[in-house]
Amino acid sequence: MPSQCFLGVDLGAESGRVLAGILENQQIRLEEIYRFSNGPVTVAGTKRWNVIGLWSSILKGLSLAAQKYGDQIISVGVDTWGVDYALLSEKQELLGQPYHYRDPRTEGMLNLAISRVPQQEIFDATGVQFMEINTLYQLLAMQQSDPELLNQANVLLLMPDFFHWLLSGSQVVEFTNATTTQCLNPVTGDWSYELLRQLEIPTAMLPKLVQPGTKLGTLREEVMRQTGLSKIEVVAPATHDTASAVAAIPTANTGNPDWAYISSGTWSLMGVEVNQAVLGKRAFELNFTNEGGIDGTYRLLKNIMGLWLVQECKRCYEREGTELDYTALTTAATEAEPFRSLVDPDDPRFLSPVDMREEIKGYCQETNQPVPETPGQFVRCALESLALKYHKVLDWLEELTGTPITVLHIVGGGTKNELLNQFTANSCQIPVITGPVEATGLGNVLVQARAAGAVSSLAEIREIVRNSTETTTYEPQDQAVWSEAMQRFNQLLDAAG
Ligand code: LFR
Repeated sequence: MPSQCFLGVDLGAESGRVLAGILENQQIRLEEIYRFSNGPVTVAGTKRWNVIGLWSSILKGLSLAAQKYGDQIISVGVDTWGVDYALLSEKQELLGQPYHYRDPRTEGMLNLAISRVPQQEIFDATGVQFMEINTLYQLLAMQQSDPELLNQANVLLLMPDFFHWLLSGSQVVEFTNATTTQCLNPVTGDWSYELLRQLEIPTAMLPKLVQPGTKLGTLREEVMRQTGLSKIEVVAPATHDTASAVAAIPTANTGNPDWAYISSGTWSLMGVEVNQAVLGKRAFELNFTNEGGIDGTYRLLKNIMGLWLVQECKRCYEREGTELDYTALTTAATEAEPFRSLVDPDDPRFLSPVDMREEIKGYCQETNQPVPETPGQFVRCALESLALKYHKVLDWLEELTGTPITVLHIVGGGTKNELLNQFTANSCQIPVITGPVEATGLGNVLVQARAAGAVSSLAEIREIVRNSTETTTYEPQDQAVWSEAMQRFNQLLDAAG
């Protein structure tokens, strides 16, 4: 079969890309066609998506793709992070500027929600971890501060769906990303209407849900004119970036629950793939989430604060005029004293800090540990703490599934940090297999390839990824020192309650 090209638009925390996935002889090659910056824009003290800027960058990337791959292009699909949304009026006007989930307006909204509906009931109705970034709390914040805007909303689209609307005119919400909202019922697979009614959130604006791989229609005429693309299909991939990444994990063991994954980037999403949502008291107590994957799978996982800790330290140095790239920061961490200070990466103070270094220092002071001062000390503290948190979450996953985990796959940009990869193997005491870096992009285009009939199953998607990309294995080392550090880490978590 001649090669086929699928275009993936992947909007990540630091940059957005238009990617071309070229499928030939059961191998996929991913090419970056165009990269542009992404991230929240501060507007009068609020954090927003730059939707118009992003749209124009996407159009530019699509034009470049059309020039290069022309008639080989079969379809296009968009993925991005979860939980954020846009509202359209009846006349199809964008209502307000979509918020970024790190906007602080959701503070206090979890408490408001549980004052109306008991927390366990919210979990039973959604199966999703309690994080104030979730769409549910974003909608509650809007209900509190701007009910007029919410009442004008005719349709709510999650951000990838919004871009699919701009591309094709379709107004649906794709399932994997919908599961991040905490507005969906994991048993019925439909919106949790009853819960939303109890919370007085309008439900008429919620569109039809579609599964990943659904053909949404062809490009709008105006998009074809502007980009030079022909009348190609717009196909919903697994629009939640983490769902796309997990679809592209190069395991040969689909269906076997003895492996875990971390999708590593700004966040570290750590979990296992299960065939049914894991609900119940213990999952609730441990604040695990069940996010929808492809083919009826669920990602039983936990959000760990991830390399955000390092990204934000880097940003602090940059603001002061010191340019330190990730390689320099990791080298400094390699040379820094081991286990000097540890933090719980998931302490809420690290979610949207003004100065990450001050928050890390504050945590260390309050827990009577030496305060980091140098870039190497900050980054070493962040990386060791992340690796220890991974071990903790691995233990919880084994407890929840009753299955020992024998190997950990790490995919995504975070795998470029070899120090963290080795720390993770040491901390978890199981082999770690890293790669591919571009799991999200690969998952995106391969789900489109499946919609086109070129690939048949999730197992085959993973086989293609295995055939097409390199992995690296890290064996555990230094067991004794890491076990000791784990005890210290557990004491910190226990003390925090
Ligand atoms: C990763 C991710 C996580 C989600 C967080 C916020 O990019 O999509 O899975 O919890 O961003 O949406």
